Amino acid sequence: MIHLISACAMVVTGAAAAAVPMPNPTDYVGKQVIELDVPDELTVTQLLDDGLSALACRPAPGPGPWLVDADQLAMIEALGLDHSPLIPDMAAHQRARNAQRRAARAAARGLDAFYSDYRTYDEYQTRIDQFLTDHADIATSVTLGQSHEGRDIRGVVINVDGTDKPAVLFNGCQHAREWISPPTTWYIADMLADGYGVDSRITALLDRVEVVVIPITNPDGYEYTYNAGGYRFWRKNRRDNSGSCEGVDLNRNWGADWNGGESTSTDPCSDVYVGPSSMSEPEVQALANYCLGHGDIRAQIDFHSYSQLILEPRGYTTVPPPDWDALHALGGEMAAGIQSVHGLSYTHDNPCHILYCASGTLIDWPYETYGASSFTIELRPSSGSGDGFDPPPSQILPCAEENFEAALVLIEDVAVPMTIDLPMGPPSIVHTDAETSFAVRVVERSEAPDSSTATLHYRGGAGAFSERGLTHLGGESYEASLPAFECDDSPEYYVSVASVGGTEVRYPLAAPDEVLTSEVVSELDVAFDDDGETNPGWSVSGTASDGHWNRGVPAGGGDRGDPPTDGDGSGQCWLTDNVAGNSDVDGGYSALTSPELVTPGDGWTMSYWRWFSNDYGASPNEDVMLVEWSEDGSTWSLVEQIGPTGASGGWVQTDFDLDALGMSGVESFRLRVTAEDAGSGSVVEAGFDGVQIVKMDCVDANPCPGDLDGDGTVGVDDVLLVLGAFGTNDPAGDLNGDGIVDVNDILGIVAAFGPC
Ligand code: 0X9
Ligand code: ZN
Repeated sequence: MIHLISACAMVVTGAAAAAVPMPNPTDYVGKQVIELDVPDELTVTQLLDDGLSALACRPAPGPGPWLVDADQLAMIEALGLDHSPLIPDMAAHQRARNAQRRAARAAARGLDAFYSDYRTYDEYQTRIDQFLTDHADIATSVTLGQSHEGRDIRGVVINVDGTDKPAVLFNGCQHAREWISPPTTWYIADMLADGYGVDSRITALLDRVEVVVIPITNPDGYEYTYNAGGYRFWRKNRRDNSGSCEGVDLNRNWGADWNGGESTSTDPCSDVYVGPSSMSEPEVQALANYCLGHGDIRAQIDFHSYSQLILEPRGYTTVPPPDWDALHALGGEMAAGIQSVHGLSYTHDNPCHILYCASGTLIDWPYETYGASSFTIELRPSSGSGDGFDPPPSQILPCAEENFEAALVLIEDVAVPMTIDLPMGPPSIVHTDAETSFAVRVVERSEAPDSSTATLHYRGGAGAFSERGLTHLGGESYEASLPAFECDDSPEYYVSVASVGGTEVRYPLAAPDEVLTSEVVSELDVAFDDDGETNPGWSVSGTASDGHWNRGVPAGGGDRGDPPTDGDGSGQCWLTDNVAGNSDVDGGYSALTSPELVTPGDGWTMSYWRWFSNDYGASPNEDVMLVEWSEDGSTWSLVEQIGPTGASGGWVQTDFDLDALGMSGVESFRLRVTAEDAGSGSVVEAGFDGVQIVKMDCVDANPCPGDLDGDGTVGVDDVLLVLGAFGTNDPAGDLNGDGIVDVNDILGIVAAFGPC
C-alpha cells in the first residue's frame, strides 16, 4: 500500500516535472546546506574523501557552504567543527522554491514574463527562435557548435545593418548551477533589440557596434541541474571521464595558464577539473572557434554567480597587464552603472585580490589571445547570502536590469574612441543679453582627441545648427560658450570632437537626435534667499522634551543619522538637537516655522535642502518629517512628507513649483518643517537649509526690432542711424546682425515702420 502511494506520488511529480522541469525535492531528503568552518587542508581532504559535497568550487580551509546529510553532520559534530545552517532542510527548500517558481510563472504576464522564473534549455531555444522572428531586421542566429551530449550552443548576433563592426560578446552559464546567469545574459539581447530605434543611446551604440549574446554555454550541465535524478548544484559540463566522476570545469579548460595550479585540479572528481588537455571541451572549442573566426571581438563579459563582483584581467596572477589602469577604470564604470539601477554595490578588481586566482579561465583567454577587454561578473546575491546559487526568481529581473547597465558601459567603451562629458552638467538657463559658458571634458579612450575640432553646435529652435569652437583650457578641459538667445527660442545644442584619426564623437552620443536644452531667462526675481548663516525670522515651537530645531554648524560628526555638514555648503543650517554624541528629538515634535514669505503673482519656484534620518535606534522607520505651507498660519497643506521608510539621511535638494502646490493667487505664506519623535527608542535627526524662492522671467533685450534708437517708434530716425553707419560693421546700424550695415538693414526698418 505504502509502495503504491509513493509510486503514485512519483507519477504525479513526474507529470508536473514534464510541464516545468524542476529539481526533485526527494533527491535532497535529509540533506542540508551548512556553513562549515574547516580548520586546515587535511580536514578538507578528509571531508571530501568521506563523500561530503563542498559547494565552493575549490574547497579550502575556512568557512564555506557544504551539502551534508544527517550522518555527515554527526561526523562533523564528532570532529568538533564549527558550523551553522544555511538551508536547514534542502528537500523542503527545494519544494518551496519549486512552488514559488510555479506561482511566479502562473502570475507572470506581458513583457517581463520570461524573467519571472528560471527557464530550461528548451525554453531558451523557443525564446531565441521567437527573438529571431521578431527582430529579423537586425538580428541573426548563431550556433557555435554542440555540447558533449549533442545540444546546440546557440545565441544571437545583433548587427543592425549587417556591415562590419567591432563586436562585444556576452556569454552566460559556463557553470551549470549558476541559474541567474542565463536570464541576465539574455536580457541584454532583449533590451538592445527592443531599444533599437526607440532609445537614442541604444540606437547610437548599435549603429556602431555588433553585439553577440550566448545565454547558455554549458547546455548539458544546465539541463542536468533541472532534471529529477540530476543535481541542482552541478557545476561542470557532462563529459564522461571513463571513471566514477563526470565533467570538466569549462572555466578551467581555457588555454590561458591552463592547468597552472591556481584553483585547478587534475582529478576528474574535482569541481575544478581542468580536463584532459587545454581547450579539450567541445563547449570551450565552440565558443573559442567562433571568437577566433569572428576576428573583431573587442570586449566580452562571462556571467557567473554569485558574490557581486566584477573581475578584471588577469585572473591567474596579480601581475598587472599593460593596460591595467584602463581595464580597472572600465570595471569601475561598470560597477557605477550597476549601482545606479538598484543601488547594489559590486566590487571590481583583479580576482586574486577579491576572490581567488584561477588558471585557464575565460577572463584571460580572450585578453591574451586577441586583446579583448574581458571581464567576469559574479552576479547576485552577495557572498554572505544564504541563497547562493539559488536566489528566488524575484531576483532575476533586478539582477538583469542592473547588469544591462554594465553591458551598455562596455559596448559604449567599444563604440566611442573618446568620452565627452559635462562635469557640471549643461546650464539650466541661458540669457537674452549675455553668453553662457559651461565646462566640457574630453577623455581619450582608444583614440586621442584633436582639440582643434572641439565644437559647440547650437540653434534657437528648428533649422540648421550654427557652430562655435570650444576653448581648450588644457588637458581634458574645454569651455563651451552659448550665445544670447531670444525669449521665444528653445535652445538646442550638442558638442562634437573628432579624434586625431578622424572619428567624430558627440555629446549626447545620439546628437542631433538627442540634444541638450536650456531655458531662456532675462531676469531672475528672488523673493527669498536664506543660506542659514543668519536668522531672517524663523521660529521654533513644539512639544518635544529635548532636541528642538536650532541653527548652527553641524556638531554631530555624522554619527547615528546626524548630518556631518550643512546642505548648501555655506556652513550653518537648521538642525534638530545639534550637539555632539547621542542626541535627537525626544518625546514629541519640534516645528520650524519661516517668516512670512512674500510671492506676488504666480510662477514662483521654491527650492531647499533637507535631511531626515529615522533608521537608527530601537524603533527605526516609524517617524516622519513634514514640510507644509500655510497662507493664514492655521490651515497647513503638505509640500512633502519624508519617511517613515526610506529615510536614511543624506542632504537632498528638491524644488517645487508653488502654483502646482496650490499657491496660485497666494501673495504670501509661511513654511513649516516638523520633525516628530513618535516611536519610543527611535532616533530622529533632521536638517533644513538653503531655502530659495525665485521666479524666472524672460523679456527680450530688444522687443522692437527696427527701433534702433529705442524711442518706441520705428521711423526716419532709425533710417538715419543706418545711413550714418553705412558700409561699416557698427552694431548700432546693423539691424539684421550680418556684420555689415547695408541696404538690407534699411529694408528691415522699412518693413517694421511704425510704433512698436
Ligand atoms: O571559479 C570560477 O570559475 C568563477 N567563480 S564561480 O563561483 N562562478 O565558479 C570565478 C572565475 C574568475 N576568474 C579567475 N579568477 N581567473
Ligand atoms: Zn561560475
